[in-house]
Amino acid sequence: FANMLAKRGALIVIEGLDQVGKTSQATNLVEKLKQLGHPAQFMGFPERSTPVGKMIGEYLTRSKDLSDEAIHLLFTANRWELVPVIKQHLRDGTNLVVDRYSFSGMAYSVSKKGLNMSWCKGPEVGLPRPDLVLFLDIHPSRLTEREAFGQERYEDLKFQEAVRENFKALTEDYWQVVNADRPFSEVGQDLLEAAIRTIESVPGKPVLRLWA
Ligand code: NYM
Repeated sequence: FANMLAKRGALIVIEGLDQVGKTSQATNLVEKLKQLGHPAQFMGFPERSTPVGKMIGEYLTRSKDLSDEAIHLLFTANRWELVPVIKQHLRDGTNLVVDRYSFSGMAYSVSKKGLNMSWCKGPEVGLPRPDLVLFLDIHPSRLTEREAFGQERYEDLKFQEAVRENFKALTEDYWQVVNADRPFSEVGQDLLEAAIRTIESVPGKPVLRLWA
């Protein structure tokens, strides 16, 4: 991405446990950014509409079984198939707000125990590195109270506790941990401020490669 130095969009990722409010916050953030004159676009992983995404969807809703390795690689492939779209948006100066990315890919797979960190990381290496990761943090016991929790694979308390620890082990300098156990608008305001700071800082900076 060496030629992407001029005015470009920022790659902003929102991460966190199931039902913490990532999708609502991401959608809200896109709207707020647009109102302030920053071109913005929502994107989410898994993107279930592609052929790979359909297989992921069937796995998550338990209509299909797959080995832990196979589903891990499908989640990764689902990101790689959208890299051209990501790069085009950033080049066009559109800021992307992405609901989950490789950090979910790592945190969930590694929580299964059978898979280790370095094996899981391999296929993620080289994806566009986010300029900012907003980690919506909450204690998992606060999630089980929420209505939709428990319907798909991975949505149980013990597993979410492991996922939270594995997310934290991935923290890097471009991460910001946001306390998500607060009213929606307060969390949203923190996300907006962090996003704008990042958007203003990216022009002239290349898009880096993740874990490369
Ligand atoms: N998930 C999501 C993974 O295990 N690996 C990944 O790479 C991604 C992007 O999919 N429980 C898991 C986390 C969620 C599930 O995500 C579906 P969502 O955001 O609920 O559609």
